[in-house]
Amino acid sequence: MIGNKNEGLSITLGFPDGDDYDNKKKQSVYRIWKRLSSLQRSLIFLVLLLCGISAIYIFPNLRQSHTTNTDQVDTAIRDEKDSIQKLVIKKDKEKADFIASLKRKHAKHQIDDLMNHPLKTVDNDFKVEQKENSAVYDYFSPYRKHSSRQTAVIDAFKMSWSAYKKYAWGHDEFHPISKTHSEWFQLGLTIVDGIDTAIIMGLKTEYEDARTWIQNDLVFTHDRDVNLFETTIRILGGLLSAFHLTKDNVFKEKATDIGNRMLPCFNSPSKVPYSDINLLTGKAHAPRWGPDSSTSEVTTIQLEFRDLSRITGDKKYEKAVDTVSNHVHNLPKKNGLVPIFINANTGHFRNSATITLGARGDSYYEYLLKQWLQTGKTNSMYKDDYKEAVDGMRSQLVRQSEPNKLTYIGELLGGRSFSPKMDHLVCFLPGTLALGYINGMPEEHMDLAKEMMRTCYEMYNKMPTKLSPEIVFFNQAKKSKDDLFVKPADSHNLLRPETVESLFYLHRITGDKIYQDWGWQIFQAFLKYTKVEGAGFSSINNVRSIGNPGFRDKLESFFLAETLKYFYLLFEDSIDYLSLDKYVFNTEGHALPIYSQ
Ligand code: DMJ
Repeated sequence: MIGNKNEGLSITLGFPDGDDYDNKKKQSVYRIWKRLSSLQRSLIFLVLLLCGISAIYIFPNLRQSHTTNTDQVDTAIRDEKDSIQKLVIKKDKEKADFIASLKRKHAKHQIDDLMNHPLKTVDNDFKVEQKENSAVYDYFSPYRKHSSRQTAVIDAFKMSWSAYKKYAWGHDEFHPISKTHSEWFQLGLTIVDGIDTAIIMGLKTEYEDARTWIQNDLVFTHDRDVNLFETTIRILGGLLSAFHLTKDNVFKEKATDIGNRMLPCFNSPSKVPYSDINLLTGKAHAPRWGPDSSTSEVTTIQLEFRDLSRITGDKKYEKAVDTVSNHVHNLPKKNGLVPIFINANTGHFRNSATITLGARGDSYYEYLLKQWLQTGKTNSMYKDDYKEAVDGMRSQLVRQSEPNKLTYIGELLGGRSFSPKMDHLVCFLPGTLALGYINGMPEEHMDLAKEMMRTCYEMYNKMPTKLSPEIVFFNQAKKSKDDLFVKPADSHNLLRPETVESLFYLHRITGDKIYQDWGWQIFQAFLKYTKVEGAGFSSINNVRSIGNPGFRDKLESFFLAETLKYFYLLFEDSIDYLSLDKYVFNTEGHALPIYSQ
């Protein structure tokens, strides 16, 4: 009993004593309540309130459901609560689809809140299943289904691959008009760059041909210079991705061999790597055309060398590239933006160099985000530098064209004067921004991603061939007739992937089918203007001429490694296929696993 006066309370709560209690015990609680003074009622209220609050803190589950249901879950998440309860009785497929739709609608931190909701035990089980299943995936399963758009992309890949096999097998690059081939690094570039696309599309024969060639014929002993960046992203990246997708040690051994041979690049006075190396002699040097390395090149090798360390257990590769990252991190920048040249001897930026998100600058920014993701978001240096750089882009480089206000990213020539020029290469940015957003970056990054995505699409849509030129200039004058113009020297199309890559991310992250439709339009244009009868695809000279686009007689290896891979993934509706929670794609479209640190 509360407040028994025998226990020494100075204020009694006025419950009736012994006999009186017996006599009255049949009275209703209500009548007793009515007899209490208002002070007594207030005290009872207070005691009950204190009991309630303590219970919430004593029982964590109770507290969790309280806070989750009210304060911490935003309105959007609360709306989903009823559906979540229904999940308990739904089948796995429906659960997966439901979670997929949530992931498209909400940012990562919101999903995390949702997953921690007490009602979500079923979905937590699903997460575990996903993890277990991803250990071995049968890419070549005869039961795999492709949509009709994916089948069209697979056909394009097979056309190109079989022509390359017929006329250029084992050589770096294929020339589909003359049906000849050429060497860049003498490393079977098209095979090694393209093999993981064959895996991802489930093409067993193409994969096995490539694997056999890699096992028997891929050697790194030619007396020849290779470019560290290109060899890393295409050859090392291709081998690592093939290893992760198949767990076949052939790829790991080859990756280790080429990794070792490229290490002497890092023996410069500053430890910033030289751009080129002879794989036979191990002699590294600056490019033939100038004293400096490209900034994007020395900062776009980290995902691959780190991954090599993780799979071999040998820390030396990761150590070499971490030294470069730390060094670049400590260099002075302009609002987080970097000049495009850096000297391997002094370790300094060339301060008069242009700042751009295009050639020689682009993937510096991409790898800041992706390194943060690859290392399980444990190294905030990458995140902070990335955020600062995006703020810098927004304050220094983002403009809108006239008359239709297309958002674009210009350049700072000499690090200072603004130019409304944008390379097609910049179109990787919407995808990277969206990837950052679902990993907790601010909402305005996603807004910029969507605006930039439209601009990149318009770079295709506004051309007579519906294919983008290599470079565009945006109009800034109020009375301009059109938003952009193309100089004759910039009107070629090299079958580049960046826009398709970003469409893939935007579709995967938002679920908006408009991105698939834009991609399909672009794919049709590739079929119409770049297809060579009986020989796959070729880059073209002039996207402004439907009558005479003019073949350039070259199939770039990134068309198979990236462009067609991203088309295929854009038309994939399951967000769990090569989940962005588990894989990070290197700048050449090769899938590398995300580690916990
Ligand atoms: C590819 O080699 C890579 O995507 C790189 O980051 C930029 N250039 C080509 C594709 O355009």
